Amino acid sequence: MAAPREPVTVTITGAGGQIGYALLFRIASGEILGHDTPVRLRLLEIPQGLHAAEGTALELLDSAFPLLRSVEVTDVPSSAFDGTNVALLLGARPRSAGMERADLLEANAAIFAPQGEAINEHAASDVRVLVVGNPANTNALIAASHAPDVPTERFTAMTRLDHNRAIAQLALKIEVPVTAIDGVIVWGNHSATQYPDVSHATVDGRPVSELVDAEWLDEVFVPRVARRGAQIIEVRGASSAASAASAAIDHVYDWVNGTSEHWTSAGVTTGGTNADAATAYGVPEGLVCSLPVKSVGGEWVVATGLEISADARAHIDASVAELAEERDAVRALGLL
Ligand code: NAX
Repeated sequence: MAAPREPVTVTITGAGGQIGYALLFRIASGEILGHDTPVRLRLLEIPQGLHAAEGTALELLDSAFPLLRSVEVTDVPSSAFDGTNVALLLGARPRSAGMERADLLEANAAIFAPQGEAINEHAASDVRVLVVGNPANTNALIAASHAPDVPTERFTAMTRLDHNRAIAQLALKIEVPVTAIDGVIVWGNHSATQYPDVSHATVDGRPVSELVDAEWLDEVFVPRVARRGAQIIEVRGASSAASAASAAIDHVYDWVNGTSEHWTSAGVTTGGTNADAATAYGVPEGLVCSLPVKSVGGEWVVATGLEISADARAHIDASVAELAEERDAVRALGLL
């Protein structure tokens, strides 16, 4: 019989929020790390969010999950990240009415810079970080830049929800199961400038371009995927929560367990071991950008050698320019 595995410590910030509520029970049930891996949960909130997180902790206990070893709730980052192996950073400052972009970036830097420092000081040496809280790419960049002792590749931003939305829309249009679709890429920022690219995508091995017309792709598919978050808010009256939790699980599950030959999409730092591959796609160093990635040996590795059409080039350049603007704005505030 195999020896029981060591518990893995997972920290969730913004745990009292709606994504936290959809995510925590799935982590505790073993969906993120595997059904043989015990989990210790650490829930980080701000003081106003502690009650909600504590309530969720009570429900987690009431679920009697066999893999759940402990649940701790705190508003102290150094305790929340102590020995953390996986950090899911959901808590962020949303844009309020009339708030300028610089103010939004500054407010979020005030969250992600100290959290990066706390991860640097207290997390386990194998820590993996997924930033979900928006603006996710730039928040991940800020956190990474405040954690100089953690390899930059360990900080990622979530674009898996955009990737999943793209697959789901294609499956619906072509009338095939989602599992028939392979090779979708989401490039750029997790924002309306993102580019869901199907030029390398196939359906049971056939190019998507043979099965759907270019007009539908340009005029319906791309804007629908890029603006899906706004549509969810309009229809549901609240932003995506369970689908975001599901995408976070997909991201971390693949990161830990590998993706074989199939790439997915993730916001990865374009420095370190991924610098050359990102530059080859025209994405400069020093950003967190969504790229086609495979998970190999527990690391995200950019899939190389994919041709980029002129049309895709223009879309990717626009989204990368937006990422560079966000970085420059944070830099101008002295926060990078
Ligand atoms: P909620 O407002 O329901 O929850 C956020 C929670 O974060 C609150 O409980 C709040 O008290 C807490 N919080 C705020 N600052 C904190 C801090 N410094 N430390 C710890 N906790 C803190 O938001 P929810 O719907 O759960 O969304 C969370 C974030 O995900 C938002 O920023 C949202 O924009 C972002 N999203 C990102 C997506 C992506 O694909 N990358 C998709 C879904 C979602 O929109």
